[in-house]
Amino acid sequence: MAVEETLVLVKPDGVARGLTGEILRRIEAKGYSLVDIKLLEPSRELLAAHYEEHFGKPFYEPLVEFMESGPVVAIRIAGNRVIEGFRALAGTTDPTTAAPGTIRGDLGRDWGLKVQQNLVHGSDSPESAARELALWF
Ligand code: IDP
Ligand code: MG
Repeated sequence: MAVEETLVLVKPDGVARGLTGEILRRIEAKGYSLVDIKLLEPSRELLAAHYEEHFGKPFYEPLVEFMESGPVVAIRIAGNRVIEGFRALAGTTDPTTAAPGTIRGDLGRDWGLKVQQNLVHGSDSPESAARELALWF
């Protein structure tokens, strides 16, 4: 057993579309524990720190603008290998091709229409999870 914690964000599209409950339902149905949760409008400083690995990429500025476009729900969850487990629940980055059964595959909109918008963020490694949890909580 490797009990870990990870950061999940319900991005502005997920909150605006009323999908926070459905995303929480999937997290809880999998057996993960909710440790902390809050609704906030992240500052540019927080988003710059959160997305520092993407600074300079073509999608960086539109991504940060999208993340500033409305409230976000930040969730701290715990569970056995939850970092990779939540990434599996979320599905691949582009919802256009994310697998059915995943959050992005079932609920996400085609990136041809809604580039950047893919409903959720999940930390991608133990190092990212520790760093991101310290930023958001
Ligand atoms: P991830 O969220 O699946 O870990 P990352 O590569 O870390 O994906 O990218 C962070 C976020 O940036 C994505 O979730 C998505 O919102 C956005 N993004 C990533 N790649 C692209 C792209 O090629 N075009 C537009 N937005 C992108
Ligand atoms: Mg990522």
